[in-house]
Formats: sequence, structure tokens, C-alpha cells
Amino acid sequence: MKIFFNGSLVDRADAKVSVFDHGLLYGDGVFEGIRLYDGCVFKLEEHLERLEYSAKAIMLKMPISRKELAEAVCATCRANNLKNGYIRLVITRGEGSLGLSIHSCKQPNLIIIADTIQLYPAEFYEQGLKIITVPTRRINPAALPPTVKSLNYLNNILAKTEAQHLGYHEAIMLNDQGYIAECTGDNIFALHKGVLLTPPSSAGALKGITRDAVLEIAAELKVPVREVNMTRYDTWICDELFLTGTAAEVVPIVEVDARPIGNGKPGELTLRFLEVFKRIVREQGTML
Ligand code: PXG
Repeated sequence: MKIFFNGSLVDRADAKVSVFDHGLLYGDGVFEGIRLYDGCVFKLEEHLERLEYSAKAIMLKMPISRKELAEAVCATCRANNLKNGYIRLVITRGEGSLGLSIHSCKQPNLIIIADTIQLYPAEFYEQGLKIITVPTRRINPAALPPTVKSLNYLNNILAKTEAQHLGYHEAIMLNDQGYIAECTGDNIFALHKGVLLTPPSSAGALKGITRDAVLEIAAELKVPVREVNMTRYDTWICDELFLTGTAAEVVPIVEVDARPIGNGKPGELTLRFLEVFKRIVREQGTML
């Protein structure tokens, strides 16, 4: 496997960062997870824009331009003969001294990994997924903006671990006001009386690229959307519920907090969203 590492493609064994890298020491850095479908990189520009915004928010200078980065992503996929897979783009703060100051870190590390992806099993899509709300709250947006896709995922990891401990694959995280933020690695949508509801980023949600794609599909299907604060109650009584994410795409939820959603089967409109999403990933990608 070839890894893009600071400007060149190197063997996996040679792609190493220093133990003094602040990405390792403090989770100081940003990343993106991108899908490759049939030789097309899905929403590459959108991912690179979000990466730039994340970097700007944490005052990390992008080591190369967006055009160079786009080319490096494609080159990494080509070097690994990959046609379908998952691309992980990581920029760490770089090597520095022991201490929180970013000023000792002179050169960020840029890493691009292109690999195959372990997908959710087909039954999750056919039968739907059961989820719960976990006690671990989403970190306050005033402490760390949820829109920054940083290397600091401990908050989400703790929530995911809680879910797994209870036998679930995903979980709803609430913010410190008790409103729904998102799931541990996915955004959430509820359909109620024909209106699609999803929490705003101010409630603690990442501005997911799949979330944006679903908002575009909703406009195409003429489904009204409201980005509003949502409570657990909104998910308990809704007609359909689904999650969105780069790895998960669109996953129907059939039970939340032991309450069945609708008739306990994947929702009709949810499946329509999934179908349209599967179509656009092939139409809207950047060819390698
Ligand atoms: N919320 C959070 C907190 C995420 O990390 C999403 C929503 C969905 O966003 P996109 O842009 O992918 O539609 C994410 C991204 C994993 C994993 O292994 C998932 C993400 C990130 C890192 C790892 O499941 N999802």
C-alpha cells in the first residue's frame, strides 16, 4: 500500500510521524473521510473546502493548495489501483516541543490513506438499525465547534463505546441543553408529517457532506426541510428516522430508545433518499 506523505508516495511502513507530533500528543490536527465510487471521488471539492475551514478554525496553515491536494488524493487512489474505497486525509500540527503552544510546530504533516472500506452489512439497510441515546453529551459548540473535523474524537469515541457496551452500533448524542446534536459518526434526520427535521450545527452537529447531499435531494423531491432543535421526543414519535454519513450513506433507523419508528420497518421516503443518493454518487464524482 502506498501512502501520500508530505509530497511523495511512500510504502506504508515508511509513512511515520514523530512521537512529538502534536497530532499524536494532543489530537491537534484536522481530517476528512471521503468515498471513492467506481473511480470517482464523491464531493471532493466539498471535502477539501471543509478541510480548509477546519484548518483555518484551528489556525493551521494548509501545507499545499486545494488544487494540489485534489491531485494528491487522486494520485494516491491511482497508486493503489483503487476504484472503490475510503480516503482518509489527515493534517497534523506537526512536530513540536512538549507543551500546548502551536508555535513550536513549524511544519504540518500531510497524510493521505486510500484503502478499501468495511461497509455496514446489507441487513442494516434492508431491516434498518436500532439505536439508543447515550448519557455522554456532545461537547459544547462554544468549547469546540462541531463544524471543525478535528483529530479530537474522544467525545464521540466514548459515546460510541457506551452504545457498543449496550449492544448497539450507533447512538444519539444530546448537547448540554438536552437537544439532539448528532450520532457518534453520523448526522440524523427525522420525517414527521411530511417535513424533514435535522439539528442545526449550532446544536452540535457536524456539517456533514452526506447531510448536505440529502438536503439537496430533499429539494429535488420537494420535501420541506427544517433545521431545528430536536428533542428525543421528536425521534420517538416521528414517521421515519435515518442517519447520514460518508461510510454509512443513508441508513434507516427502525427503533430508538426501545420505541419502534413508524411500522418498525425502514421508511418509504428514507429508501427513496438512499436510492437517489446511490444514483448521485456516480453522477457527481471527480474522476481519477
Ligand atoms: N458527524 C460526525 C461527528 C462525524 O464524524 C458525520 C457526522 C457525517 O459527516 P459526512 O461528511 O461523512 O457526511 C461524521 C463523519 C467512522 C467515522 O469510522 C465516521 C466519521 C468520521 C470518522 C470516522 O465511522 N463520520
